[in-house]
Amino acid sequence: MRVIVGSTPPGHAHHRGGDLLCVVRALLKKIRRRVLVGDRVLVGGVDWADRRGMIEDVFERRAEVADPPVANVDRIVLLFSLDQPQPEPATLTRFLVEAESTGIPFLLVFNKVELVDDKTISYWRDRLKSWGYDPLFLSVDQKSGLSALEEMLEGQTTVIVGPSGVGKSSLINALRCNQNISEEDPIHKLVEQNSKWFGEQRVGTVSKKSGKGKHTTRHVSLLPIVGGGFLADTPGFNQPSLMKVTKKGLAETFPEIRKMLAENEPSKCLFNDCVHLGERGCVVKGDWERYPYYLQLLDEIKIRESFQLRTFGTKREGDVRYKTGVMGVKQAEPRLELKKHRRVSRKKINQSILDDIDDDLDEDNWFEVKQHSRKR
Ligand SMILES: Nc1nc2c(ncn2[C@@H]2O[C@H](COP(=O)(O)OP(=O)(O)OP(=O)(O)O)[C@@H](O)[C@H]2O)c(=O)[nH]1
Ligand SMILES: [Mg+2]
Ligand SMILES: [Zn+2]
Repeated sequence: MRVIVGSTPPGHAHHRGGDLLCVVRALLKKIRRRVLVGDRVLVGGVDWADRRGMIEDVFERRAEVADPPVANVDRIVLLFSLDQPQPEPATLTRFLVEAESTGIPFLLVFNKVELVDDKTISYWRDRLKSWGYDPLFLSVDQKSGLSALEEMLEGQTTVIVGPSGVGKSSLINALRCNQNISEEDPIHKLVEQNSKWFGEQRVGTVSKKSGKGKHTTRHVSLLPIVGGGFLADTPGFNQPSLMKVTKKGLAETFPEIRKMLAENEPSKCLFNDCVHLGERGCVVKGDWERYPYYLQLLDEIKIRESFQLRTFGTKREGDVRYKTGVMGVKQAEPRLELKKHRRVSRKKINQSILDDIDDDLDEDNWFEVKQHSRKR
C-alpha cells in the first residue's frame, strides 16, 4: 500500500517525507484488522533510501464507508448521469439508502447534462425534490457546473460512488487537471514529487447496446485534488450491499418517511417501533412514489437479518471495540467473532428472536401483535 508521510524524523533532513511503499504487518492480517484506503497508520521499519516500510497499526477511524471500503471520509459524492446510462429509480434509491446509512454528508450529482434537453433536467430535478433531495447538475465534457462542486470539495476527503460509466473517473480527472496545486499545502508539495499521483484515471466507454459502463476502474484510490483535499475514485457497481442498514434503520434513510413522522409529531405511529407496513395506526401512508422500493428493501433486509441470526447468532455487523495502543492513540479492533463452526443451538436462536421481539414492543402492544400473528 502507498502511504503518504507528512514529515520525517530529525536526522533525515534530506528526505522530505513523500510516500512509502508499505507491506502490512502479518499480525494485522491475522487479527483481521483491515487497512483501508484513507486510514491513518503507524509505519515502522522505514528504509528512507528505498522508500519502503511496514504498516504496523491502524489508528481509530473517524468514519468509514463500507461499500466501497474507505476510511475517514468527510463527504460522499453520489454520481449518476442523465443519459448513457440513464438513471434508474430503483438503483438510485439503493445508492441513496446506502449513502444515508453511513451518516456521512453526501451530495447527489447528475452528469452528462448536455446529452438531454432542459425538460429532462427539470423532470429529474422535480422528481428528486419530491424524494427530498436537491441534486447538482453538471457536464464534465462541457466543463459546466464544475466550480460549484469544486468549492464544496475543497480541503475534504471525498469518496465518489455511482454506477459504471456515469463519469466518476472523468470527473476526477477534470478536478485534478489544468490547475496548480496549492503551494502552501505540505501534503500536496510532497505529492508533487511523485508522478504516480499525477497519472490520469483511466476512462472507459459506455456500451452502445446496453447504455451501461464497462467497469473500467478496478481499484479504490485516493487522489489529491485542487485546493487541497482528496477524492477517492471507486469502481462503479450497481448494487450497494446495504449491509449496515437494519430493519429498524431503513425508515431513517428515506427523507419522505422522516418528513411524515416529523409532521405527525407527537402522535407518530401506534407501534413504537413500527416498520411502516401500513398497519393500523401507521402514519407513513402508502401514497408516495418510493414506498414500493421501501417495502422491497425492507423485505430484503429482513431476510438478511434472519440469515445472520441463524448463521452467527447475532444480527449486529462489524462490532468493534477500542483500546489504547502504541503512541497513546485509541485504536479500533474487531470483537472476536463467534466461531463459525460452532452451531448455534435452536434454543439460543429462539431466545434471540424473542429478545428481538421484546425490544420491538411495549407491553401495551403485546395483544396487538398476538392478534396479528394469528391472522397470518
Ligand atoms: N457525453 C458525456 N460523456 C461523458 C461525460 N463525462 C464522462 N463521459 C463519458 O462517459 C464514459 C465513462 O466515463 P468514466 O469516467 O470511465 O466512468 P466511470 O464512472 O469512472 O466508470 P467505471 O470506472 O466503469 O465505474 C466515457 O466515455 C466518458 O468520456 C459528460 O459530461 N458527457
Ligand atoms: Mg472509473
Ligand atoms: Zn408506521
